[in-house]
Amino acid sequence: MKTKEIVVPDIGDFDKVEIIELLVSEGDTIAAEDSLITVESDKASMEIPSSDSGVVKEVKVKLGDYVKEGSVILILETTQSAEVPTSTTAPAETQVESVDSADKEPAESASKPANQKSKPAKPAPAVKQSPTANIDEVSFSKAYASPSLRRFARELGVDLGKVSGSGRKGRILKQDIKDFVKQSIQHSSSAPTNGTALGVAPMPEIDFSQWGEVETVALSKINKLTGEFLHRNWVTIPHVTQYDEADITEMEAFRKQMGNELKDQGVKITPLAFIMKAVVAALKAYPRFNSSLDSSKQNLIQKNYYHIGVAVDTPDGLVVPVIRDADQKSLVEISQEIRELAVKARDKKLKPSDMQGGCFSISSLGGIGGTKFTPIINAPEVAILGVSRSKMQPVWNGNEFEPRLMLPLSLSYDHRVIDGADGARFTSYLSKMLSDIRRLLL
Ligand code: CAO
Repeated sequence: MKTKEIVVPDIGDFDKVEIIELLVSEGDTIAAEDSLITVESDKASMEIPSSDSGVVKEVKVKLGDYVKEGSVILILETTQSAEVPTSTTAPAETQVESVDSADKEPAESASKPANQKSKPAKPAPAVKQSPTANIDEVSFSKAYASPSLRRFARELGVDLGKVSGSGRKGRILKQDIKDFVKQSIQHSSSAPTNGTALGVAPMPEIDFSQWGEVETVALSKINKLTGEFLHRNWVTIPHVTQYDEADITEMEAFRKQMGNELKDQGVKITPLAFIMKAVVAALKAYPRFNSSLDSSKQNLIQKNYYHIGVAVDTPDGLVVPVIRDADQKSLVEISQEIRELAVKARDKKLKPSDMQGGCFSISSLGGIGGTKFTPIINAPEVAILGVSRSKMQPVWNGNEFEPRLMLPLSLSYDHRVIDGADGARFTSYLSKMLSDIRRLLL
């Protein structure tokens, strides 16, 4: 029996690559073309196959070693050597998978250089797919995993595009695939129709730099959390937005008058305080808006307290601190509290408890501009009021057009809990309260 040094073959443009997986050990019987090690460069990982079959006598490398063409991987007691045609002794290209390239079956990729961008792969004809396989070839091809793990994933019908990699640089490991399968089984048995599987096509990855200069800016933690939260609410709650407007001519006159009177005390009453008072009155008149669906979705939890969230725009993203017991606070108290919470939000000093327990939220863009918008419900609340910029408008009073200051209102509500008629009643009521603020005293 002869021994032979198995070396790293021509690996294309790569100078030195790190060994990130050892796929064989001493005593293993291997066939020609079996993968021996996985190596990784900055951009790609590749499996190095054996040129011969035989028994591994001694492994000459270890994890973390750097190798190049000609480095000895192991000593093999060969059972077959020259018989293996050189064309199949694995030039590096046959096993190279670029991190950002498409998945390549060996036969298809044999002629492609290592870094070439590839077309989305066709499903592997030679690999038997699981009957439940639902693989998105585009995202599968972009996943960062070795060829052997790709085969493993295909055998299990796992879409690698949905698996999070826990390895270096997000590389997918075998354990990640196993964990994904376990989770899928648990998920499908516990919540088969929870509505989160939308089955929509994934967004393709786009290289924007092909059209001009670009830079990548990381999202803030708040951006990411808010994004997930808003996305969930948008896709799981059937939103309807009711638009209306309120005549706030008298309210603004009163606010300005009070502002002048309270100026010396350093007090400023914001329009938002009036809107919050009117919202509380409307919540009392239409209590369904002050409820949440319970987790079974069979009952409403009706709240007898009035904690109102206010969307605050900060350099790091959107946060929604809550004014507690707004029904028991004066316009001045509410104004001061909104200001304090907005300052705290912008100084990143809000505590989680400052943002919990809200019954209903207000998103005011009035100080900025706009005519109307569709606010996204702040679940588990069932409605949110968007406020846009007030504008002086000609309003017909029965005899003539009169200049009136009109405030645009956009109420989004959860149509599982609130019917359209109640949505319109709620905004009409709000409008009536804001148009004649004396009613807020009642
Ligand atoms: N129409 C016209 N002017 C308005 C107005 C309205 N609806 N609301 C407020 N204004 C005016 C105020 O009168 C004030 O002007 P003066 O200084 O001349 O009196 C100015 O705008 C600023 O108002 P304010 O200081 O009282 O602040 P505010 O109540 O408008 O807003 C806050 C406070 C915290 C809500 C706000 O700073 C903010 O962060 N808004 C953005 C919220 C947001 O991003 N929502 C989007 C969520 S969905 O992505």
